[in-house]
Amino acid sequence: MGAGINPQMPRSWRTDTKPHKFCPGCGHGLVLKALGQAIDELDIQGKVVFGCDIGCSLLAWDFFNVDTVQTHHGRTTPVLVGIKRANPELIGIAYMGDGGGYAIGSQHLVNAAARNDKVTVILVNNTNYGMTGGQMAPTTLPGQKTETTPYGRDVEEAGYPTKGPEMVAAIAHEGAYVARGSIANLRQLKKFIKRALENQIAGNGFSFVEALSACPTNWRTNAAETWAFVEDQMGKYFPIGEFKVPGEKKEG
Ligand SMILES: Cc1ncc(C[n+]2csc(CCOP(=O)(O)OP(=O)(O)O)c2C)c(N)n1
Ligand code: SF4
Repeated sequence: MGAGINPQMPRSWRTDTKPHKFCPGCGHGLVLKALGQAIDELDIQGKVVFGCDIGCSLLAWDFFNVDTVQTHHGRTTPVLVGIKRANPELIGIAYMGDGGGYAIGSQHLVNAAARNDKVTVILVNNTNYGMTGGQMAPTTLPGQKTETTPYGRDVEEAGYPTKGPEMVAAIAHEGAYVARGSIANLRQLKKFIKRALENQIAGNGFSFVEALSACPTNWRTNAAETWAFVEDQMGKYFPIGEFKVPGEKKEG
């Protein structure tokens, strides 16, 4: 390692599996850094069971030094629900993309939220199906070009983007925690993830954090364009903030 370079990795990360496998500039690594810092600060590494989904989230299968399970398309949530119900002392974290969580596996998110299951779901919104080459996802913005919407998403034909935290907050019960953060404000994203985990630890109910993220490979954007898309385009359509906080004042 070069002189003066001292990367600050969360303690809960495995260092032997770094550098990680995501594309350069991918937002997954930042979301996982926020999650790692939250796990460190809460000192819960020994109790965490981490579940990653199909899609680029599965590249996180060896990210943390915690027990890990990998499933397909949103099934990460019910698998973690089962683990949590059998072992209430564990802390279950389901990590997935917007394709897995809002499309092919949306029923699992909806039903876990409706049942107020005491697990934490972290969903990465990068407005496309990243791993399979950049097809339209439920979160693709109106007019956004993808491999399957080469002329831009036509809302008359393909409908409007899914607003996940708003939907979950509407169906979730007392005790649930729901927020949307962004890789553009990592400190705030970490705070939201930490509050979601604290909500599970307190036994209050379901907790859900959507993270606005970046997929420069499929967006075909340079660094400046990538950040502008996350902050301006996505931030405009998907408001940042807390949508449901048990017995507390919301931020955002
Ligand atoms: C039933 C089914 N349909 C399609 C696929 C192919 N597939 C694998 S990953 C993926 C997209 C995942 O996208 P997303 O959840 O947004 O995660 P990302 O890769 O963007 O992080 C698809 C469509 C599959 N594995 N199973
Ligand atoms: S395809 Fe997109 S989401 Fe997947 S690792 Fe590359 S940049 Fe990240």
